Amino acid sequence: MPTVPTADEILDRSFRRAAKKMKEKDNKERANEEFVRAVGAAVHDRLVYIIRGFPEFDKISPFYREMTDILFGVEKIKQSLGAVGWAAKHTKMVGNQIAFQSRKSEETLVLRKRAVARLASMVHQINKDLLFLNEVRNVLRKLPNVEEAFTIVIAGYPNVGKSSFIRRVSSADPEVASYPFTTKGIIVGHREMGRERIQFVDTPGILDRPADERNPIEKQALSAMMNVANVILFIIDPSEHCGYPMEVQLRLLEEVKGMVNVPVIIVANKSDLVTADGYATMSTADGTGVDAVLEEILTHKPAPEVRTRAVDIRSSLPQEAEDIVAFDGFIEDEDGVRKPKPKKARKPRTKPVNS
Ligand SMILES: Nc1nc2c(ncn2[C@@H]2O[C@H](COP(=O)(O)OP(=O)(O)OP(=O)(O)O)[C@@H](O)[C@H]2O)c(=O)[nH]1
Ligand SMILES: [Mg+2]
Repeated sequence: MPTVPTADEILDRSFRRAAKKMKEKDNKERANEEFVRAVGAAVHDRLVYIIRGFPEFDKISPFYREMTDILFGVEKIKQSLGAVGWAAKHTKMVGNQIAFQSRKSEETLVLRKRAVARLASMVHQINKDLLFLNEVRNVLRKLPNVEEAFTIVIAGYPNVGKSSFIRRVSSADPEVASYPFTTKGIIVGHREMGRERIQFVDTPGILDRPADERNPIEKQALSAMMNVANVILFIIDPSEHCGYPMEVQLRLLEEVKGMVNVPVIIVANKSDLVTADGYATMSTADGTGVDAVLEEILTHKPAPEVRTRAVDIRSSLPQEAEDIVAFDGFIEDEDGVRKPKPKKARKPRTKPVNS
């Protein structure tokens, strides 16, 4: 996902590109005409390039969609992209129109100035959309790459050994990404199982306080994370070295169980220090029992099927420029004034978390 330039940056670069084109013409009148056409096209191309950098939100994985919605509102992003699409369409049109007028006019310099003013005004009109989209882009590109594979979400209090578990079972170096609402690095690990991959997702910094102390964004983020899970692995630390008494840890376990309708596997970690009766145990420090936990997880894996991969939100999607420009998110009234299309109601969440 490339950075989204500001209005001034777009205009600056487009004027420079057009000036180069203009130099190719010897005749002054034709040069002005060429400048107008080229600057309209250059602005159009840059705007289309911005839109292409964003994924189609109806096609991305539910995790990204939900995260994006929590953080910025998918409808709001679509509206800003629509505004950029609107500007792209009209800047090209204005460039071509005025270039056409200059062909038959003696006043090509006047027309050129008029074109510059109109294009600049149009692009400045969407500057707040450009700034917003850049902010969105800066956050989305840092979200972890959660695929639509068999997914194990690791839950439990801080310091129980969640990250250690992912590091131990991942076949490659786990990816460390960040959620905007936690200062902790989130770890996503993969394990190749023949031709298939399974995926481990960490939940740091969100489960470390009681439900009623979580803010609405944290609740929704938790819900999004729980929604991607095929299995939850809940890690407890009976040694209580993590700093949380068992009683408190088990209360969180009950809460997590109430949040999801996928299997919750419970394992007591740090068996090198303390073993807990009645629980499967492991030690992510020395590796004891880790394979058994992995096997237990795999019993919940559905039979292999052909899956479509989630689209990585950070890569741009191939899309026809015409499609993008046709999607506009705006309507024009009788007087040609641009208005946003009426908003659609948002779908209610399927799995609200401790509301
Ligand atoms: N003795 C012992 N220590 C362990 C074991 N597993 C993890 N630890 C230690 O516990 C501490 C926390 O481990 P992490 O894997 O970072 O725990 P976490 O759950 O990811 O913690 P947060 O990211 O803060 O939520 C580290 O100092 C580890 O070395 C274990 O099996 N035995
Ligand atoms: Mg961790």
